[in-house]
Amino acid sequence: MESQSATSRESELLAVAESQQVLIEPDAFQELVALENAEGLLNQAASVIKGRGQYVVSHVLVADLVASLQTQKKALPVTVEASTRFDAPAKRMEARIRIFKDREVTNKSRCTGTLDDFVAHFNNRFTQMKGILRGRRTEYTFVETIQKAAAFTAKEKIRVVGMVYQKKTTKNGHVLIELEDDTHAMPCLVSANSPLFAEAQGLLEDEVVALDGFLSKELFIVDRIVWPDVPIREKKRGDNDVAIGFLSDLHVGSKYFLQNEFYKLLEFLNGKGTTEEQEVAGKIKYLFIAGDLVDGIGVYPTQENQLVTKDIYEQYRQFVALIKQIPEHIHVIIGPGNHDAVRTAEPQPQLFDEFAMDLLDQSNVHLVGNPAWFEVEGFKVLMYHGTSLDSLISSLNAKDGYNHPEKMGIELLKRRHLAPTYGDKPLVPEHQDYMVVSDAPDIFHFGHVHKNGYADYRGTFVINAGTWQDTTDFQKRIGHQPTPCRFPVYFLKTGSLQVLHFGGFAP
Ligand code: D5M
Ligand code: FE
Ligand code: ZN
Repeated sequence: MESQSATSRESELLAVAESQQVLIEPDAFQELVALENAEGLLNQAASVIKGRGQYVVSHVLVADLVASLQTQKKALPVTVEASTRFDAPAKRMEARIRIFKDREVTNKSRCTGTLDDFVAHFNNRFTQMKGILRGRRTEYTFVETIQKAAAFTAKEKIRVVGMVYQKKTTKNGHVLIELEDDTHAMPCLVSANSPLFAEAQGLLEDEVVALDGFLSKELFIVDRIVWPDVPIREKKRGDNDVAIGFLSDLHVGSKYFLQNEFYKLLEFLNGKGTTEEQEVAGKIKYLFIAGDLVDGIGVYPTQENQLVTKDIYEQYRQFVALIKQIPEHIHVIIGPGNHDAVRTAEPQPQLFDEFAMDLLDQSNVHLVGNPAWFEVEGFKVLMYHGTSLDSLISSLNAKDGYNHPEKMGIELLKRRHLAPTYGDKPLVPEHQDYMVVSDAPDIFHFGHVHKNGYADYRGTFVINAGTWQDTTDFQKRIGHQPTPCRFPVYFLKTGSLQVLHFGGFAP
């Protein structure tokens, strides 16, 4: 019996090696066969050696990976001591922070999910978006409601604003859009050979756009699609030579949380680095964390066996212990994500007191909701976990969306909405739609897809802060390539970015 199961395990491993196109040294193979999580480890080893341009999995590498997993599994809090030689200039500066609690849902959720709530929610979304679109210039005649559009003739070029109720492709390959507002609905057409065709395919259900065109009988023929977008602005520069560090997706409690690498980050923040590193660390005055603080419990089916810490309070206790080791002159702004113990549906309120524990007494720690708006050094920041990215990537059929999350961030800014299509991921129909990007942020920070990405877009610095969780088996299976342990630091005076690497296996 035993030899039979060993044989089937061997052939499974060989199949993995074949699909990864790697070879395994004989003693590495013996070692792998004896392991419980052999396939996961082999996948991990394959991504490491591919990153190095090699193709043989060695015994040494397998031993290293096993040792690293074992140290992660201990999940013991370690104390990082500050370097006595470290004199951070940021310590001598006053923090300049304003948090706009009125623009987030914390303590304000009134929604119970009734039909009235949905009506109020969509009316609010539409009113906010129409307000944004009304400001966009056009040579076409702006028509106040879709109902009023019917009075115009085919010779008159008009602009209408509406919500995309439905988007279909007709049997002749044209794109047919059902556009509606609170007065009426109207079928709008982009023909298959129109130069607008590709753009029209990017329209998402429930998003609000302006369409320029003319009426031909009952049909509105579209000349131009206008997204609300953020206005083009000069990229903002700060007065003080200080920097922001960005984090997201720590996943404390997961067996994949890269604890040792995170300790290295804490040591760096405490001035335990080279002179160059101390110079960077000394400028950091702010640290933003965009959610997935802990791995949580029962977030995905079978998540249980991916946890080292199966108690949610213990997960937060460990998270709090880590945050307490950030030097106190650094102000830390913390929002939740879909793995955190607040409601999973967005918008999410800030972390509950029972999970924030000692952080509540720390004047340098600020809890915010998801999404959240705040200002540091006069920079307007929008921080959002990024849960809607999965459905955005699939609706836009954006194949490189997971590798270039900054492009998806730009799509959200263009739509001025953080979750354009209602209901793909749970949303709460609050009477005020907090997911509207009601202002043009100087910094738009998000996470969730575990891949670092950066872009300057119309004066907004767009950033995905990656993760401190190693690639999970699930992510490997679906072909995600996370970039763990990269720590982006943004210098406000120069508008430049430096990304520090603290290890992690992925290439
Ligand atoms: O999500 C990290 C990324 O991985 C995000 O793009 C979703 C995807 N992901 C990870 N695990 C799963 C499961 N089990 N189902 C669906 N999608 C998944 P995070 O929020 O960190 O879990
Ligand atoms: Fe995450
Ligand atoms: Zn997430």
